[in-house]
Amino acid sequence: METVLVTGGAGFIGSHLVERLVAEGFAVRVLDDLSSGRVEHLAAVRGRIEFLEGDIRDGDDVRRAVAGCTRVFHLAAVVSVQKTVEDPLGSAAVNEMGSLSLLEAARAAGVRRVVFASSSAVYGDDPRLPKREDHAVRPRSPYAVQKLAAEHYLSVYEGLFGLSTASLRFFNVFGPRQDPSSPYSGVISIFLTRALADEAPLIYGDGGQTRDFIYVADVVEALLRASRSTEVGVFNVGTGREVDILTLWREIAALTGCGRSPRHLPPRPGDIRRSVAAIDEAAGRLGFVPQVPFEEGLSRTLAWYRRAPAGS
Ligand code: NAD
Ligand code: UD2
Repeated sequence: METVLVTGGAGFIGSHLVERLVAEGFAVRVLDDLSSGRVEHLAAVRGRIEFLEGDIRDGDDVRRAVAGCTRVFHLAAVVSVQKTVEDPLGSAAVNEMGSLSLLEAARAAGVRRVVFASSSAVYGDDPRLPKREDHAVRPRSPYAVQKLAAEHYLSVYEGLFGLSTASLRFFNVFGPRQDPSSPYSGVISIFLTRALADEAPLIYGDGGQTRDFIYVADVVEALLRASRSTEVGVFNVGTGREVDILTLWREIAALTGCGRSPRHLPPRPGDIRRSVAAIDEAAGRLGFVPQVPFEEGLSRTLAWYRRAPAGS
């Protein structure tokens, strides 16, 4: 049985990946410090995985975690853009140095392939659409700089040491287990929670801003395909479909029967107006084509929030 490591495996995306890997017959090890993840997210696979509570900043934890692994999925990160603005040094220690320490351990342990969870944040406010991997990057937050730095480290390790790597630039991921509790949580988790509580949504600006929302099961499929492939470099992971925030609320209102009208607040500083991925690189080189239509993803996510309100 092949052993694979998932850093950040107790998180929103990581826990879905772990479930899928277990179903595919891998021996799965998780390294997570539970700073934003929860062991309960792994309840369905408890007893069938190896869970290491540890920190990617800690060399010993990381070496223990990669020992004997053929592939690594690196998802552990400080994921809140706001937190990286408030604490650029502390977040860089995790997102940048933690990633480097993982690569060092992976190289030393003879890991075959590392797949990294990067972000569409690296594109920043470049107005060209759809966003393509060969567009110039314009990071506008410490978070985006840290993700970009980690991407570069992956490619340097490829060039210098022959460690096979891929960075996946996730667009806006949504699905069960996404934590809606902060104002900076994913908008879908916030809107679904408010609709179920019969509360009006808060919309920053006119609601005409757009995002490319991708369902978590599709992101897991992209991660798996990237780990099996030998293609190197960066790949967008999105759907290629642009949805504006007002339309998103209308869909959620129709699904939940919530009759509240949105309350508009001033736009968020730094908010990007439009975002949508070009997805032909991932399709052509990884064979990844998203399968879950947006409406279907919303219904599945709503069903989960109905059962487990407030992200529990
Ligand atoms: P999440 O917060 O649920 O998962 C992150 C996990 O990393 C958590 O379980 C947390 O406890 C763990 N972690 C954090 N710091 C750690 C450390 N020092 N050592 C060990 N574990 C640590 O977030 P998520 O949405 O599942 O994000 C997963 C990855 O995908 C992240 O790298 C994130 O930047 C990236 N990403 C997510 C989105 C999205 O829309 N959710 C978009 C782009 C990129
Ligand atoms: C996403 C990522 C962020 C970073 C960024 C890079 C998430 C949760 N965040 O931020 O980590 O990668 O992309 O660009 O994936 N909105 C409302 N009302 C609300 C909440 C949000 O109107 O209650 C708006 C918000 O102003 C924005 C849009 O909805 O225009 C999406 O917001 P988001 O926080 O879900 O995601 P985003 O793209 O700002």
